[in-house]
Amino acid sequence: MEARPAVDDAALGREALSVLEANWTGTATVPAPGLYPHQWSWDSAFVAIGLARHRPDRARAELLSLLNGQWSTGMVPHIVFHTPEAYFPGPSVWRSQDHEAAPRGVLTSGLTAPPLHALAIWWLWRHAGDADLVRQVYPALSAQHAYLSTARDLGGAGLAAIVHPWESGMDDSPAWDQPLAAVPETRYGYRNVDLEQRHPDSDHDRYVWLALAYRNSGYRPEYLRDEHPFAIEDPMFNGIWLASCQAMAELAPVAGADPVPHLEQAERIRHALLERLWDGCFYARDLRADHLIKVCTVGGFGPLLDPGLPSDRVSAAIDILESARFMGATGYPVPSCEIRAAQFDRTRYWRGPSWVNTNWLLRRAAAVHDRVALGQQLANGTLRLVRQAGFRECFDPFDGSGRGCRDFSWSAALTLDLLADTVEP
Ligand code: 9WN
Repeated sequence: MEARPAVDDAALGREALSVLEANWTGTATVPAPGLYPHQWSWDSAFVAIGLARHRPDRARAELLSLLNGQWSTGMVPHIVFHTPEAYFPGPSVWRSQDHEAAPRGVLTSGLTAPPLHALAIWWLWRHAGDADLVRQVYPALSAQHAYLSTARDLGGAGLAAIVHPWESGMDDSPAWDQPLAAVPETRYGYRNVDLEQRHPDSDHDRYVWLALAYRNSGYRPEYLRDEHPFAIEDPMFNGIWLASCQAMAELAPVAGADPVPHLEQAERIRHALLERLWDGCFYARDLRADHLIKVCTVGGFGPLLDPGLPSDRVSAAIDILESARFMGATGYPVPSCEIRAAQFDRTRYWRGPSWVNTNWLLRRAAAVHDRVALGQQLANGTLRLVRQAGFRECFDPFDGSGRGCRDFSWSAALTLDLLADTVEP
């Protein structure tokens, strides 16, 4: 670890905490003021991870308020609306209140997001040792995992399928281009945000079409299984789920439960990832077209979160990550798409820029595989990004300049976590 004056780290940590303070609504942390004025699912998990060693009380409140939005099916929604602030697509699009499985008194979206929550609770348990919290949330987390293994195993092979790009958390990833092209093109003309750095209008309309089609089906799992045109087995979503299953196995004894079903679930996911998504690296599988989507993105490194991944696959995936296809050629870790791919674009969301959350996940993956040098490179590179450009939403992987919104919560929160590991005690 290169030496840095402690005063810099302390100031950076204070800035990160003040961003999270400003983005706290009293109920939850919004991802960014203005642009994202509600609670997003995986954002909250990252915020809780970052706060675990600084404000465990707040980390706990963050996760509990998210789980207030959980449906009785076990589905944890990708957005929970705590305020009437305008956002598209908002409650009038999702109409959760019309669905009997949705919670009463809380409005939510009808989609889910990467299931990072058990890992976040485990992180909080490890750092703050709050056994009451573990016991309190264990049934909700079990229900979330049961939902994924039943309603979302659309391929019948043990992986959970995403049914909308928003469910990946990596909305604009080039991995979704082909399956999106199969969605009818309808002109809605809705606008919420400046789309310059995001998807073209036609993609945004297709996002809306997919959301409305699922809502109009009554959010029925049979509709997803038999009719919905977008169904993808994503290696990042499933890699995160696998890591959360392993977290559940460690949380189970704290909650007085049996860890074995979680270990079996993790084994099923690992087996299916290797059987169905590996072809020299991990790719997403389009269940409707029944083929792998051959574009290598940062999502393809998600299965590295599994400590049980066979060592030859670990080495092969890390070779690609460190090569000139990814962080070997950019000045900063980790571009969201292989830089040699035709779809790579250093300026557009999830099609090239580096993100603090994926850097953090890969640093976690490096830790579980004892790749110390890689872990340090990821941590140092990420801290350089936020020191130079601030807590931006994402970053140009070549020159490190900031992109997207400012004061982005997960960039601030995960900086706190990285600082906690790198500062000498
Ligand atoms: C749609 C909130 C969310 C993140 C996603 C990121 C972006 C929304 C958008 O912002 O998604 O949900 O408007 O593009 O892609 O990962 O959770 O920060």
